[in-house]
Amino acid sequence: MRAAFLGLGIMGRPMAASLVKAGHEVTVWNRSAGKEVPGARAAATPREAAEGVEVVWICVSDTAAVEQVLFGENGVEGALKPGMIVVDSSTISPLETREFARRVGERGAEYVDAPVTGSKAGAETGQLIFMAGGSEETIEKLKPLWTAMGKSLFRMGDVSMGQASKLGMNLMIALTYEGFAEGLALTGKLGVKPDALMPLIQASMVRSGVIDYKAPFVLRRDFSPNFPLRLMHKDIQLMLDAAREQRVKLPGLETVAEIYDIAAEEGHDDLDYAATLTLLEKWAGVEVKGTAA
Ligand code: NA7
Repeated sequence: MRAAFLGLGIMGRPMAASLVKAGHEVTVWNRSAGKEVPGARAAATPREAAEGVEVVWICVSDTAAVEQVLFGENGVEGALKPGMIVVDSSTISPLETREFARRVGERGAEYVDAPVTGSKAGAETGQLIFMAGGSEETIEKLKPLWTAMGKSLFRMGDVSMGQASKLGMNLMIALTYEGFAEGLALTGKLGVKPDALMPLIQASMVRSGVIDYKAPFVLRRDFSPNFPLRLMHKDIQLMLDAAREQRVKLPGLETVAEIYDIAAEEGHDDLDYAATLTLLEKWAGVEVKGTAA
């Protein structure tokens, strides 16, 4: 297919590279210069990238960035034609997503929100999981593209249900990780070695995909960003906004949000969100280290 890919960050660049590898004709654009994808044509603006393609796939930081790319100066809007499909894999506001879809629809184009889970490793190996909102027919048309970047796609309902699901998924990830980190801090302070704790976790019902993925990084003290803390912090704000709108009380998340606020104030924005552990360690006066460290 002819596709434009907009946003070449930690997730976007390997996703665009997977499209090229699968033989699609890809044009890429990134806000700042210097990010490229071998085999893809580079465009100077989102509009230029979107000219003449069948699908525009977006993966940028937040709601404001998606709005800018779609409707800002030299945005995608100027190149939209009936039948084109806009897909957004960023994690953004479900409410704003409906508004973006409405505006894209005014030009006769379709809109699908398709945020992903699977982190940097999933993007680099083409093993992402998409959760999509949009019509069945439109999502079916996208199959050659999402199968190049991911291993599965779940249709969650109409437009914005992908984003709504993603907020729920990341809420569970943030709270699961926080449980793991607090468990490590307490057992560490009581004198349990993390190397002794890990096999116990693995053998029990505590085991989870989140812990499986994060534990090796944490135990070797590698807090380089797979999923930057600033992005999980952004998602937590989106969850709290949605909870306020819908009058849903989320007391666990509110407490975890405070930890992210402090982590951001302490300059951990560009580390992985796993670095929230370092605050617990500081408060407890303990450091969790496995033999791999
Ligand atoms: P990164 O690695 O922080 O990349 C963010 C990308 O978004 C990067 O290409 C940025 O361009 C781009 N960006 C940020 N703000 C804007 C604006 N205002 N306009 C256009 N482009 C912008 O994030 P990830 O790849 O890890 O994650 C992307 C999304 O997936 C995010 O919503 C996650 O929560 C899930 P830059 O290179 O800085 O010029």
